[in-house]
Amino acid sequence: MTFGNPPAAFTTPIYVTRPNLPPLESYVESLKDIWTSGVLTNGGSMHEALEDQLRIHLNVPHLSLVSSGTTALLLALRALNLTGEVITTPFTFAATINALLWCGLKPVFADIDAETMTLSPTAVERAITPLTTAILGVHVFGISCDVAALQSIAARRGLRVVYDAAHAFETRIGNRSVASFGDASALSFHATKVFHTAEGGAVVTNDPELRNRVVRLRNFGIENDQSVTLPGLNGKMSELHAALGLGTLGLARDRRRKHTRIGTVYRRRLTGLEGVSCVTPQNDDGDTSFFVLRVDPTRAPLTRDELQRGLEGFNVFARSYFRLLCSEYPYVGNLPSGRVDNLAAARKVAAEVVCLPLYEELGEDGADRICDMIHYLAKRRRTQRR
Ligand code: T4K
Repeated sequence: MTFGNPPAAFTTPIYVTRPNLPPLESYVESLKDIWTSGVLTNGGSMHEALEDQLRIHLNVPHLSLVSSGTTALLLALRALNLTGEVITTPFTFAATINALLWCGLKPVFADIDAETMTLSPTAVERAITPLTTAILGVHVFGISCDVAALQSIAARRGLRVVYDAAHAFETRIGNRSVASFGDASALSFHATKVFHTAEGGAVVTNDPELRNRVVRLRNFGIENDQSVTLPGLNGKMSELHAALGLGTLGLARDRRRKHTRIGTVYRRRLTGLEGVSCVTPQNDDGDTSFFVLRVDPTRAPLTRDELQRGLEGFNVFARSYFRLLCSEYPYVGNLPSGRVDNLAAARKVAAEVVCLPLYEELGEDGADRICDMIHYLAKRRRTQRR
């Protein structure tokens, strides 16, 4: 039984991502300005500048910075005064579902499209009941939902549409940021995202009234020093985080170019490996935060889990986002919509997806070495099976 010598493992761990950081000196310069002003939070000049720059960068009418992507979801849902049931995808990060539960809303799961991995409009339509008030779509891995179909359902059935755009900072549909669709979109600027403020996020909306409610809700619901008009929370972004964002925003274009190059190496080297497919961005404007591989267990020489474990042996820590569907979380309960037969495509996708390392310092050479490892693991498994 021979399958050649294994490639050399990395000497330091290779994670799924590493944060993009501006030169330390430039961040220190911004800190000096903050020290001089003595304004650390509650809407200082860094905060204002970042809101303006992001609004321009994304070309959206209203963007409100908040303390995280999760806070952005909470505030968007609260600002819309939603009640009852909200139809959503089970194939997402915990934050999506937790935000619904924190707002006292009942999640109703609809299956995803097996190809795009986003909410299936047909499944959404089937899930509507008299208690449904909204659809919460997720542009998972930067792949946009079928926004036209969801909007048409919402218009016909009198529902609101909120998007979890945590993965979709760079995603565009035509010349429009995907965050400009729906009633509101929640962006995440967590350290692991292509554009980040260490922790942070934003709510985007086209509705000035909704924007005003989000701004009040993120600041305890305070209208002015005489009145508090909404049960808000503290969801503000500090000056230190905003300053980091001003530094990383300038790097976004370069980072995108480098991520695209790394993605090209993965794609070139892995295309043709039986049962393994690289998820192709829908267009050149896809987000580049994740490089997603799908491993079809019925055709590939090894399963997704075997691939992930095998890579760990080489010090490479790929991640299976989101191997556990939100419908399987113990606290979500036995919802009828969470039944396995209702979510066949989501279950299939959750068993197939693995995100490969993607960050600037990995470089094309690093991606090439990871592909050597994947080919080695596939060959070894094929030989063992014979
Ligand atoms: N909606 C969706 C669909 C989301 O995916 C998320 C967050 C949200 C909403 C909520 O947004 P936020 O409230 O987080 O803004 C990470 C992130 O923490 C999370 O933001 C993200 N989605 C999720 C998909 O991934 P973990 O548990 O995988 O993070 P962690 O700490 O394991 O980091 C992954 C790798 O990144 C590490 O192995 C090493 C590297 N890393 C990470 C951090 C934090 C660094 O090198 N430096 C760092 O500072 O959740």
